[in-house]
This record gives sequence, structure tokens and C-alpha cells, in this order.
Amino acid sequence: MKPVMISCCPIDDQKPGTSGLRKKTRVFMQPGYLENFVQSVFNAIGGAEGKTFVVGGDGRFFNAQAIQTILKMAAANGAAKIIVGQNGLLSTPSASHLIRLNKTDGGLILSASHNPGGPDEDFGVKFNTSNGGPAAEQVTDAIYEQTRELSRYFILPAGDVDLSQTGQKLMGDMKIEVIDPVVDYLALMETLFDFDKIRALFASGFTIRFDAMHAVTGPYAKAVLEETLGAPAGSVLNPIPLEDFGGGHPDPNPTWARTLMDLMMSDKAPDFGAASDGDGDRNMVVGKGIYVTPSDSLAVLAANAHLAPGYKAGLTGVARSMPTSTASDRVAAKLGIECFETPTGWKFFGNLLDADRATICGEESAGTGSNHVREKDGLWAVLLWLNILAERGQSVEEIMLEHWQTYGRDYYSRHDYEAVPSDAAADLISALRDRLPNLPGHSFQGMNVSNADEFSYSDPIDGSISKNQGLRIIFKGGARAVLRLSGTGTEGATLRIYLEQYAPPDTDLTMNTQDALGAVKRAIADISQLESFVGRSEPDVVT
Ligand code: VG1
Ligand code: CO
Repeated sequence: MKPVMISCCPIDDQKPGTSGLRKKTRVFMQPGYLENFVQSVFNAIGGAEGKTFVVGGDGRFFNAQAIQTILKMAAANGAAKIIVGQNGLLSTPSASHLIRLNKTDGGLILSASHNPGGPDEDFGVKFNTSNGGPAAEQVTDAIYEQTRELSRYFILPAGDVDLSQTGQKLMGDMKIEVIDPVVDYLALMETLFDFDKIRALFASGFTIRFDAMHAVTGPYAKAVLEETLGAPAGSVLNPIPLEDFGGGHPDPNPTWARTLMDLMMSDKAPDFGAASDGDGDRNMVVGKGIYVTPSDSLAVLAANAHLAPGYKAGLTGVARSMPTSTASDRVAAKLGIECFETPTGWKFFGNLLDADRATICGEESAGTGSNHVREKDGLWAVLLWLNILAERGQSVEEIMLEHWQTYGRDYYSRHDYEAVPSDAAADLISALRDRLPNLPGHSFQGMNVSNADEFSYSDPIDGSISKNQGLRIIFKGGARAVLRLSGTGTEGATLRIYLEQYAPPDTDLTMNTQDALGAVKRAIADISQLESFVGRSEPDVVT
């Protein structure tokens, strides 16, 4: 069978965002649209000839069809082998692991992560390089350039491959290995955590509810938590991946994981609650009656990681994205290790992890991970929490209180304004950018600005510079507001306002978060003229 060359026209809207290319599913389903991007990936990395890739996705609508197209294109471009998850399923962290384990040339992950799925919702494609991590900006820039000049792509006119059974297949000359998505991932987790201790914890009556939100972590969580660690059947909620995630947003935050939140705040709450997102890289952690902000979770995991076998030797450093609270910086200082502040998006942690400068990384958007893979990893975070709970024998609430009494507490919340007209959002940012130099020394709603700038990152490993990564306004008295526009949305703009207020250990550590942030919220609304640009003063999503 011979590859067919198809003439096509360049497409100008395929610039990868924070995490790959995300569009409405129907945009991806247009003839040639996915093909254009996939061929551009192959071209940007010097061709697919003789290479091996991992391919899988979160099972959302169009996943199965897109995988068949990618297989046929990889075969036509001369790829030697593709490792693909059974039924096309792979969580993002397990794809990252498989890329590393099998020393492949990279992988294509099909997901729009926490965005809803279905014919009228979102789809996405992400390219990860041979270190297992999301392609760095230099690579995504090269892909984008290709998409805008492409004139032809290659595809094998082969029939679809049956991905429902594991085993070896052939497509033309290309090998296809269909694997169980869970096996290698589970084996990796066993090397990091004390499974016996966690098993004993469950055997002692400790209860958990893990909401897989009808997304890809269902099969992983069932295999790990229920079948391996002995959590009773039914501990994993919504375990079956559905093409439309049952109509929900597979986004583990207090707004979209409402059912779990309500349960955790009720008198029927289990000891531990957790949820994960569409592609399994995010996690939400909730104790009985207490929500743990992702920024705090990162800090607690960093402070206690040495209790798990995989991190017994200690951490080399901790990295967080800029909008993430500074809670983990204080842990790093106490441990005497480096801490790093990177732009939003996991791709910026890759160099630090590869160079062993950071062991644990995290983002305020419910992403935590370590050097075991090059992606954030939802189930990994849950297992590290369980290992810590098993070792310390305390509740989540007790652990949080002790942590705050030691390090102080960062009251933290993100306010999202969704579907804002793109022009209005851009105007707000540019007007605020212009005002930044004049803010320090002035007071707004009783809050005094001490510093204001636009974040720009210089990568300590390769020296690359990433500009325009968010506006930060720092106030006297330990408050901070950060504003940036989302790079993962598919409709209009999403304005993210990140609010933070530090409370030292000897102050009130048990305030209501939104109350504690009231002053900084009012100050930033005033400074940014929020209502006059956006026409609203209350957010759509509060995390
Ligand atoms: C969001 C989050 C960011 C995260 C990214 C991808 O990006 O803020 O922290 O890395 O999603 O996560 P943005 O540009 O919309 O703020 V996922 O779980 O979509 O792979
Ligand atoms: Co995700």
C-alpha cells in the first residue's frame, strides 16, 4: 500500500496555547484540519521517518476517529512504530511515562483537558517531546510556522485498526502496539509510594471518594485505589470514561466538582475526597469539611514528600507557576532548597526537571507533579497525600492547621470571568499594563501598592526568555493580585484574576477565604476598571 499525498492550504489559526492546540470539536472535524496540524508536527521535528511515538487521548468525542487519522499519517510519513492505549485511551501523565519508559521520540495526546467534550464542545491535540513533556515554546513555534505554510500532507489509504484488544498490529510497514493504559503507570506508582502502608490505612476503615468525572482517570483510579490498595468498591465515583463526560465539565474545582464538594462538607463526608480532570493531569484534594487549595497542596506535598519512599532522599527544588501562591517558597526556604517561579503551563517545568533542579512542581490550577514524569499527575498527587496521611496518622484538617501554624497561611482564590469579548479583555490588559509604572506608592480601596510589573521568565537552564506572562500587583501587607488571559479557552477570552493574602502564623488562620480576600478583590477591581471593561464585577468561576 502506497502513501497518498494530499494537497492542502495553510491554516492560520493553529497556534498552540498554554497546552497544545484547542478548538471547538467541529473545527477539528473539518476536512484537513487535524491533518494539517499533525503533518506540521512531523515536519517541525524533522519528519517521522523511522521514529516511534506514543498516541492516546482522554476518550472524548472524536478521540477514536482522530487516532485512526494520526496512525494513517504516521504510517505514511514512515514512522517505525506507534504505542497506543487500548480503545485509544491514555491519561496525559501515563502518556508522558510511556514516552520515557519506551525511549520514544515523543507522543501525541488528544485532549482538551478540563474543557467539556462533545460535538459542540472542545477538542485538542498536544505534542510531547522525547523527555515526555509538553513541547517547549521553540518547538510549538516551529509547529505553528509549519501550519501556516503547509501545502501537502501524507496519509495511508488503509482501513481503521481495531484498538479494542491489546497486542501487536501492522499498518503498512508501521508497527502498532496496543497496550493496557494502566499497567505501566501502576508499576511506576508502586516504586514511589508505600503501597502496604496505604493498604493498611484503607484496611483500618479510612474512607475515600475519588470523582473521576466520567473522564480518563476512571480506569486508573479503579485499578490503583480499589483493586490494588483495597479501597472498597464504589470509592471511585463516575469511573466510566464517556465521550461527553456525562455532560459535565471535567474540571476538578469547587465549582465543577460541586457534588463531591457538597459531600465533603456534609456529615456523611468520607475521610478524604479527590477529583481529577478530563485527561488525568489535574487533582483536587478535599478533607472532611476542608478544601485544600492547589497552592497549599503543593506546599504540603513539598514539606512532607520525604515520608514517601520515592522522595526519601529529599527534594532538590520546588517550582511553581507565577500565579500560584508563595506558600511553597516558604517550604523551600525552610528545607534549604531552590525554588523557582515559572510562567503558567507545564512546559516551563521540563528543563528544571530534566536538569534535576526541581523535584516537585505545581500550579494553582490543580496541577501537581514530580520528576517521575514530565506532566502534572492527578492520581500521583492523591497517592502522595494518602502516603502522607498514612504516615502521619492525622486528618487533612490537622495537617493543614499544623502547616499554617508553621509557615503561615496564604488565603488564595482565582476568579475567572469567562466568555468576555476578546477586544474588551485585551483592552483591559493593555490599559493596566500602561498604568503599572504609576501604581506603586498609591492606595486603592485602602490597599497600598508596593510593586507592579509584567512577568517575564528567563529559563535558568537554556536562557530562553518568555515575555508577557501576566500582570502582577503587589500590595503592602502581603497581598498580591495577578491578571492574565487564559490560553486554553476556545470561545472569547477568559480573564483570570488570582488573589492572594498572606497571614503570618500568629494571626487568624481560620477565616473564610473570600472574606480574607475582600480587600484585595476590591482594590484590583478598582485598579483594573474591571466593571467598565468587562461589564461585570462578579466572576463565573471561583476556585
Ligand atoms: C490553564 C491553567 C494552567 C494549566 C493549563 C493546562 O491554562 O491555568 O495552569 O497548565 O490550563 O492544564 P490557562 O492558559 O487557561 O490559564 V490542562 O489540565 O488543560 O492540560
Ligand atoms: Co488536564
